[in-house]
Amino acid sequence: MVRLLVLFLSAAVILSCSKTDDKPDIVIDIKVSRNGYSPSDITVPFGKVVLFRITALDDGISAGYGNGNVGHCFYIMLPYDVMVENIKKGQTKEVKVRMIYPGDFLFTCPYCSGIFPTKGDLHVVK
Ligand SMILES: [Cu+2]
Repeated sequence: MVRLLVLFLSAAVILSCSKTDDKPDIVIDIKVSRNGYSPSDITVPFGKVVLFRITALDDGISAGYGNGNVGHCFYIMLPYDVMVENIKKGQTKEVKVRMIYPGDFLFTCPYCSGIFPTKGDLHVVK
């Protein structure tokens, strides 16, 4: 009974989380600055593990505004809900995501997308 519960809980965790430590099938390099993301239109195959490597070319809105939300983010919106925060100027951060939801999704920088065009489209195709 306990074993069944553990199995069920692990399945629920796997199903609800697209972040993974598995070996990536594809690597996508993205640059982000006040001019937006480059590339800002990305197509990846459904079911594969994608390593996103995001490099910030500037500190976005926060330069000169204290040390709070420094740098840019890479946030893939729901249902992925994957967030990479505080990518500072010159820094590269990465995240591995298994593309478990097919369709069209948005990625954005919650820090500065109200001011700069830091938005992009992610297409997960079957
Ligand atoms: Cu930003």
